[in-house]
Amino acid sequence: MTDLQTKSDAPEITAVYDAVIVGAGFAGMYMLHKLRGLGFTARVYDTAGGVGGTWYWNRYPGARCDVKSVDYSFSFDPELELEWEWSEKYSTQPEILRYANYVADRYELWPDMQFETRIQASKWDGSRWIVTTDQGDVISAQHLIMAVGTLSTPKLPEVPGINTFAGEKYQTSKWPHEGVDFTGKRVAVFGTGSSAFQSIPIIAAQATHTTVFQRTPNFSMPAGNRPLDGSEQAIKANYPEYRQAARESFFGVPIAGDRVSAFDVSEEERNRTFQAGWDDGNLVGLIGAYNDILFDKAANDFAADFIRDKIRETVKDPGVADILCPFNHPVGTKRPCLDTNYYDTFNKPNVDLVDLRKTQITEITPTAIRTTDGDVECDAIVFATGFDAMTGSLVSVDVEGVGGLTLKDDWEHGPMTYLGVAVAGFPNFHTVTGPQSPSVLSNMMVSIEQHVDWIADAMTYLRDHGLTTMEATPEAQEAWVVHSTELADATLYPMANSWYMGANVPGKPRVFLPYIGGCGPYRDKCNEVAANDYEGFKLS
Ligand code: NA7
Repeated sequence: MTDLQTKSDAPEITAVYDAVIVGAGFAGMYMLHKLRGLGFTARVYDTAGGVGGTWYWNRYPGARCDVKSVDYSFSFDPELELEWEWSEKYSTQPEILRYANYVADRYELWPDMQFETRIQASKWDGSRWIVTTDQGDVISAQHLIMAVGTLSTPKLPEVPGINTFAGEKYQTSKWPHEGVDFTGKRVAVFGTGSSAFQSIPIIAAQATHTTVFQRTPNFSMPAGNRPLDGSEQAIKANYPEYRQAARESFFGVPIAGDRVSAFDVSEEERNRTFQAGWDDGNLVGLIGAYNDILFDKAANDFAADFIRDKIRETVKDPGVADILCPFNHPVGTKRPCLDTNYYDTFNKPNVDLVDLRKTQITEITPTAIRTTDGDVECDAIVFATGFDAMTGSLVSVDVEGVGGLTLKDDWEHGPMTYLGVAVAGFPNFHTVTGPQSPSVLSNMMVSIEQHVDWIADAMTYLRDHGLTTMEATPEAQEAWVVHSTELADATLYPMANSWYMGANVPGKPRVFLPYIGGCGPYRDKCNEVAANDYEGFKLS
């Protein structure tokens, strides 16, 4: 921190930094480490009581990453990546949180992080950001870096009477730190996304009775989780090349071989390939198997039918299997899931599935979920109902840019960014894995590292050239938004009512939020902008 500064027409400044970083997840931690190493002053703020972001909050039973642990880990320090040992193919939430704390310890990040502190507002005063917190801090910062995560503003369902329920209520995204024991309880679960797919088998193993309320069936594949084996050790032995391949890949995870059209192979070969992807247990095993699965509905149907057949093979009651089979969205256009015994759970006699397409919930009473088919009495409700994705946490801070324009108003009809990392009218405002960047369509660790490095390089460039401010031009931003939208429109993604499209939040504009151009090409574009003296930015 430099000397405290005050301005006669502004609130009293309590601290001055080169950068305020919002969020102490992996993005915020690496951003702090990177900036400190370059000689910048920075401070991280987070509402949580510790580091980890998503992994701090989402402590529900079965919570686990569905990107392999050797991929979902930092690559910026060769010593760190070799000294840390993951224990399983897919890491559990507690293990990832231990890793986050290990990183904070190892790089001595704690003194520059402030917890249980909410950034409430941030106003551009013409040359710097004036950032205020709910703890009374008023900070002057040259740069405001939003490392707020993409799935961090929880979304509860709008059901009448939700607050009248007298039993236990839980949200997967705000799970009690001490855990929950459902033994002897009748449990209702809302939602069938990743959090539900992971938690339901474990909840159902404890509870007396479990009722799942399904609005939309989703595609899932078995995770095939296991202790780490020789294949991962081989990756670690070859980490530099592997990490580089991840950076250049489409999803931030290397996929071997050249991909052809699903129509270029025989049905037998296609099914062998899908079976291999299924057996390998990874998110891109099917959607990444052929180059047209995400672009051509007929190609996608091959993969969708393959999964639907698996569901019908597993679930003994054909009526229940039918309800569990996705029918109106192509595979991959809603975030697919990886599970452990999800479909098999519906063979248990004490597990029920309510199809909300046929049965409506009318209200929640103090003791039951009331539906058009009667009351479902329960002792506990678990809401696994998702998030106001990608934009929710950014607009929840009252960000005011040039001329009093707020981010919320600016994005009223959907987010507009340049490269998913900057916004016209908001100088020195940086969004790590923001909308219109690969973010949620990629291995987040790869995208986080790329954005952090890029932002740090840009700040260094400004400093080295005696400049203080960078702001995306409206023209560059518009071209990026058009390009991003055109790419999305060429895919099957807009066919789904997904959170990728903002469709899970009433009133949210229907636009495709992430960038579907692939991690590697996106990285090249960002590097090109930097190499051309930050083309598309006004520097001053
Ligand atoms: P998701 O994937 O957004 O899933 C939320 C689920 O909750 C989804 O199935 C929703 O159905 C369902 N939902 C939402 N509102 C309701 C109501 N009112 N009634 C019943 N069901 C409802 O969130 P997750 O936490 O599971 O996963 C988030 C990400 O974490 C995941 O994508 C991975 O990136 C990891 P819908 O499909 O909207 O009809």
